Amino acid sequence: MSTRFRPKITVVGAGNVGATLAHRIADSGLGDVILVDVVPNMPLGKALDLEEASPVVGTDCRLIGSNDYGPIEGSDLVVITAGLARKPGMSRDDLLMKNAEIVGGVAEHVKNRAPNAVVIVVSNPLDVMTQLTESVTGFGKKRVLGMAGVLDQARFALFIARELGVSVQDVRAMVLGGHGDDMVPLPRYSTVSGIPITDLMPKDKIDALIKRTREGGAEIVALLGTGSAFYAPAASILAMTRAVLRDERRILPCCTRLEGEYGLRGVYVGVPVVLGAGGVEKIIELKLLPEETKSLQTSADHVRESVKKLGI
Ligand code: TXD
Repeated sequence: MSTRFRPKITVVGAGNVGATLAHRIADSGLGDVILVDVVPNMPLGKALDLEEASPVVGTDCRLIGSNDYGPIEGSDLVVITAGLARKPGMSRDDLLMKNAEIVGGVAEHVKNRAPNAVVIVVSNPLDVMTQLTESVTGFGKKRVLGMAGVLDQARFALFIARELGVSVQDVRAMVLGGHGDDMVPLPRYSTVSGIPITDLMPKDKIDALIKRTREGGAEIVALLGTGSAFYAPAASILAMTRAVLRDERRILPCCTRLEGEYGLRGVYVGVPVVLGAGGVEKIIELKLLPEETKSLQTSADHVRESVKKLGI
């Protein structure tokens, strides 16, 4: 971490997720933001517009937009949102080849310019892009992680809260696995003020909420008609960013490389971790039922297949 007063946060990709994240970071006063995108001048315009809000909002955070990587030098944290987003009818895997080219190129710049940064990958297909970023940067598994589980469990938590008519503040949901339709929501570990939802709802209700959570991304894609979700994703990245920059050591589901945990090795999938200043400080291993383990393995197999297609 630098000795600057405010942390330096780079957000690559100034599209829906990147710009919304920059907005949230600026409003929360968490740090200075470097917003990078390939579209000529666009990130400069968005950064300036956001910075012009700062006298009204009352934060002194700096926002710098750029089409090149010079200004990211020495960043404490880098978030990669560059790439294509899904259109209706597309799966996250349809984005594989194109986004691998984009994210691989971005990771190369991050390696050269921000060698001490913790990197949070957001671009889809998420688990594969995270593995690619680790392989290109060589930063190691602690410092390269992906955002998906925080969003997936936020969706699950919202649906649980609405179904039970209780505050979202009291709901803690748990979702493991890859960020795909085979993600693994875990009702036994999803609680309302400490009470497992399995004690509060019948199985068919829980199954319906799990289905909606799995299809949560597609639900938004279909409604928006163009592009995919960005408000809840940006909020989720902000929570992870804060956990790292403030060394909160929060337990959050993150996409990380497993090395024997959950019976899996050498594959990136979402599991609960302790997230602090060093990135992934520790992996939390939950006791799973055989069918839950099987679902996690299926999810990991899917990630492995895509990784194989990329040859990394
Ligand atoms: O849970 C999750 N992980 C996700 C992932 C939740 C939401 C979105 N998710 C994925 O993030 C989505 O499937 C996409 O792959 C990324 C970014 O989604 P976003 O909605 O922000 O897409 P946009 O609005 O199209 O923005 C992408 C920007 C756009 O401005 C491009 O010009 C830019 O990325 N882009 C680049 N920036 C820098 N460098 C390169 N090479 C580049 N190529 C495109």
